[in-house]
Amino acid sequence: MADKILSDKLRGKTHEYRRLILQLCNKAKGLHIGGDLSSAEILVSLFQHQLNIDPKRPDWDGRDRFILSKGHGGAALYLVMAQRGYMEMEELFNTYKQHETRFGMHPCKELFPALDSSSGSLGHGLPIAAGMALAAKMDGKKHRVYCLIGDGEMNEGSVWEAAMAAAQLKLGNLVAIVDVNRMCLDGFTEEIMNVEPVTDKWKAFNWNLAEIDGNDIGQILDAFDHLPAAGGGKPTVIVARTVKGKGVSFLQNEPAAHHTSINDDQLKAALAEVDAAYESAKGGKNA
Ligand SMILES: Cc1ncc(C[n+]2csc(CCOP(=O)(O)OP(=O)(O)O)c2C)c(N)n1
Repeated sequence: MADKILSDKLRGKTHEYRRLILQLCNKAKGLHIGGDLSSAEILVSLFQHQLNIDPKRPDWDGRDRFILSKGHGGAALYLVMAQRGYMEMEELFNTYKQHETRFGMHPCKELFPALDSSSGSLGHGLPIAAGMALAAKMDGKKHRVYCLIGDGEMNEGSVWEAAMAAAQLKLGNLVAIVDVNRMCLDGFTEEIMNVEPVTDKWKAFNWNLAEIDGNDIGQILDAFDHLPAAGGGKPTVIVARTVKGKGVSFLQNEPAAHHTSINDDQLKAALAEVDAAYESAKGGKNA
């Protein structure tokens, strides 16, 4: 069972994240809000807890690596990095998607070296992560390499080449997390390119597997706690079942919410909804 103080802290940080990503979506006149909301709990749990990282030393060699393979969620990654102290939240809000910014729609390591990799062209994150994991293993290093991919991204053949190689090379230090929000760019994966049965596919590629509700902090923490030793053996995949647009009813399971802007009235309604859900989960304001 996950520690209650830690879970409560992460729930609070996730609530803060949801408010901020909605505000950024409004200010920037659009971002990939659907997937940024589905992966909220995963990203916050990684950056606030699981990753062994030091924002003051982003190039520290012993750090865990993280690659956002679903790179269209760059705003989400930048946001959790700002929450963790890699840069000022104000800079992100003032410059995101602006001319000559460090923070464009897709993560760019050349502009922001604290990233472990650039991303945006789907299908490349897991191959890069597998290479990093292999290098760490060959050098006898202890860190892990984490990679977040989308379920729509599983359409890319390079994901499966990397999956096959990682099992063959026994990359026990590699952790893939799949954000299975059942949707891709323009609709449901089931109708466009069916990726199910997701768990059977990864098992067939000989990976350790955990299947969780990816919007449940407790289940995410349990999956992290049960990761096998990084030293050897199979790579691990966490199949995280989530809801695209999670927490905002007019964005949830809505194909148009893959990338959209939200106006001031919609922002107000969305913030009221996420605030109410958070207060109710805590047991009411005066509890
Ligand atoms: C190689 C490549 N092809 C197409 C795209 C355009 N594209 C951006 S997001 C997306 C859908 C991704 O779906 P999923 O991985 O499920 O992301 P999520 O629903 O979590 O946002 C596509 C096809 C791309 N970025 N890269």
